[in-house]
Amino acid sequence: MFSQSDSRNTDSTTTAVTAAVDDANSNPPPPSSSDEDFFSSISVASSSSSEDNQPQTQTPPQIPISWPSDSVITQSWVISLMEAFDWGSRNLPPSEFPTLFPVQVFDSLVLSASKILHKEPNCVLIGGFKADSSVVVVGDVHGQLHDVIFLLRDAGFPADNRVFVFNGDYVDRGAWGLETFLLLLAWKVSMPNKVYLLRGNHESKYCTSVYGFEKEVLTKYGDKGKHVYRKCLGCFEGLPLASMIAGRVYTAHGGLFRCLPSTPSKRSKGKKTRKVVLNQEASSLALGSLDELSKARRTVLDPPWEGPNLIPGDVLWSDPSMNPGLSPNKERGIGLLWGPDCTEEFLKKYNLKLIIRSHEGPDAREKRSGLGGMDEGYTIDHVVESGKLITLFSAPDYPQFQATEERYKNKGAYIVLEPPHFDSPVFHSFEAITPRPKANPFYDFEDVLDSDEELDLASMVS
Ligand SMILES: [Mn+2]
Repeated sequence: MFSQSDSRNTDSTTTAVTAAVDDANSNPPPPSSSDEDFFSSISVASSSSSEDNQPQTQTPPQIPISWPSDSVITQSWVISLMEAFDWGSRNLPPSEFPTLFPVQVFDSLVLSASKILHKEPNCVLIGGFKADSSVVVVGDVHGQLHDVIFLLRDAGFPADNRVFVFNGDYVDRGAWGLETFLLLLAWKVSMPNKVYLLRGNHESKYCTSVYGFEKEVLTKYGDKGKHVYRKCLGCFEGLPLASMIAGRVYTAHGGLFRCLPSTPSKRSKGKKTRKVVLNQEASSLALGSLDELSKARRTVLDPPWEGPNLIPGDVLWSDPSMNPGLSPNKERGIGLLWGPDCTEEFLKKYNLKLIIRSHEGPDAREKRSGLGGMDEGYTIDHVVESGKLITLFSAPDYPQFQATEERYKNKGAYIVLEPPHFDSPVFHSFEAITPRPKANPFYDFEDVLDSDEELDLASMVS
């Protein structure tokens, strides 16, 4: 019932490379990124030298990017931005980023996007489609700008009849989280009802301080870095948690979530105040409702793992399991594990056909018995009476920086949902843009665990 279409990356205009290659594995990165080193390594990239198959995008774009005088973000502005980010990633050292995208333009874009995002409900309802509409669902992209650009071109840009739902994890690990996030914000601002950006667990203070995004921003914006990082965190807080597509498909970064049991407090006899049970036994865990999801407080820098506001952490951090029932997600230290019975319960209760979640790349899947690997960028985890649970991961050749020679060589994938019911996924797997432009990592990838398990709760107290 599932149709597949492999869209291999054969377009020479999108695979063309610079002189510099991603040699993160063979050569340890220099201790700090120095502009001199960077320029000397790529100095031929923008010249007219024909010694390499230079891509057409090497023509310097008009920089700096300026905010439109009428503040209207058009599709052509976004495409110019995309080309400028692509060019900058190949031709400018990270510290020169403000010459391409000045902090004033950053402020205008993030303010415009934040205003839109903060008004959206926790679970955005996406519908009202035309007869020829389709919906593209995208999983984790983790700062892999060039793969995101390939995906957008391959699927077709957002349009009146092409809606995009991004399932979170735009930043961290990859070297271009800032460009990736800003590009998606620009699409959001240009077409707020055609582009939906959901929150991932990496759109948080804790993850970005460990997995690179904070340092990336500080490196790219220098003395304005702290301001820029703060604004990004504020924007992360506005991102909605989940989406409902055509009333048939639920999407969220991690997935399902618990019901928050409340019991009458003994200290408030007869009053309406209720005391939330803080430490739930696994046996008392039950699935939450969409109504409860709609009431959760998502404007938190880090979703809490204890206390009354547990739904955001569940939605962003949970994983499916092949064992039935709900249980605490001990590997992650936050969120839940849910079984096929829970998938069935949720689908049936809301008359849905699909759950599309993300959150697990090839590194995470390597350690999970009973669940498929992420070689093709997606897995079908639960097949139950009412429908299916799918994991979708859109960062090919992930992670960008790896301490071992052996790479996962995973493809990324996106899903297209088509009318009339939008509930039969068409999978598009794609390979990574190779080689990636040269870049240094913004985190100590040799010391950080491969997947973001074992959350260091102590460092999250804020
Ligand atoms: Mn994740």
